Amino acid sequence: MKFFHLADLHFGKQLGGIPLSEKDGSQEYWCRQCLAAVEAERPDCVLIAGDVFDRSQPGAEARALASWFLTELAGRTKVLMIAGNHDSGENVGYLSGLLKKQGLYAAGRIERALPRVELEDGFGKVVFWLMPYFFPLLVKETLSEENLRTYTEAAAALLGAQEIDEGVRNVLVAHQFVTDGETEPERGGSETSIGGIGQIDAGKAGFGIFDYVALGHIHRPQKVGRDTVRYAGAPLCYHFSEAGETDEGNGRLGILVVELGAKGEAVRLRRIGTAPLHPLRTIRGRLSDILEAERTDPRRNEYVRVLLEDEILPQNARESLEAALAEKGSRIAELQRIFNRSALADTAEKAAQEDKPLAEAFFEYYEEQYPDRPMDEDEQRIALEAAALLEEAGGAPDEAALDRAAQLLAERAGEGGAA
Ligand SMILES: [Mn+2]
Repeated sequence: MKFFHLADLHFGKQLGGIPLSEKDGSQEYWCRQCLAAVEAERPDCVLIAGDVFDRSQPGAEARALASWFLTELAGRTKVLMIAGNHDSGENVGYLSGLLKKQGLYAAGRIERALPRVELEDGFGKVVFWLMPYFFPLLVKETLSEENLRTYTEAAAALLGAQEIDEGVRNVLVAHQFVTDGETEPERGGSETSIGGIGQIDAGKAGFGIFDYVALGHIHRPQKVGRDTVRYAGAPLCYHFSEAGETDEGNGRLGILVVELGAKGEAVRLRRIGTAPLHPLRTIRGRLSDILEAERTDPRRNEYVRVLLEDEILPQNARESLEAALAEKGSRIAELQRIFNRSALADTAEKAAQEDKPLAEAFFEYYEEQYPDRPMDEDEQRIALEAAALLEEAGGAPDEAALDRAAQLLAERAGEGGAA
């Protein structure tokens, strides 16, 4: 039995104001690669483990894209999908009785008897259990159980209410924050919790009886404990932190192919690489250096985040950057002022050597940058916050803490004339 495990499509997502669902845009480009992979691989079905849409009330473009993609998919294979925490269960489950006849099985809201889809191959039956996103109160009401408090208890109760034949192969499709005991999955950066999403301990919830657990919610592809409890990962980077400051994040993307042999036999996992239409890249530095470097940088068609480290921001910074990038078909998705990270690190180090409070060192640094403008109360508060942030990070502040502090300082300094 071969299937694709997809999740977190987030149709309708925006990246810094750029709509990813636009005609001929990033999401459509990924969908076409997915359809080509279905043609080539001929999977028995495609699983979509939640967050089909980015919002509970998706816009017209997002609906049109989803409608086209699901229709094309269902024309080639069976499709099993569930609602995630970003979806409206009603939207995803709409017309599900009718769509089932076309091979599109959609589960929007939790029911006492979870929708199940049975498929057969040479090794017998595989039962797919569709468990849309839930929170404990919903399960409590659905099962009329009084004593459910945590997500783990709710999942255990819900799975306990199903009649699962352990003699055949079983696959669970779910959209939750699943942990392996104390070990949490590594987040991508773009997962937001809508209405709160608590942790489910895979072992305690009874995931052990499933031959494969197809998860959605965490956007970075990874296993949770054993190899066969897995987040597929989102098809695109939705946040610059997911792409990193190199191309590494963009290269991680792909379609997860799962093959089940006989019951008890090792599950085979593969990834088909996909290429983003617009790779994400962060450019960091002073404006003049960036413009210089971009003249010879061959990369094209990117969505770019620019972190400007100029102490004094040159005029028309955005316009000159936009023009330089537009020549290569690239667009600015985000533009931020940021204090020079190494200057900030030097200041922190010097303060430590001189045994001076970090906040005081920041005040001095700030005044050096803006000699003609004394710090106001807000700026002093921000400098204090930034200092506290670095002190919290310990003796040797890491890059993330430095970045956050640099951003804090730049936010305020940038007011009136900055990016
Ligand atoms: Mn998601």
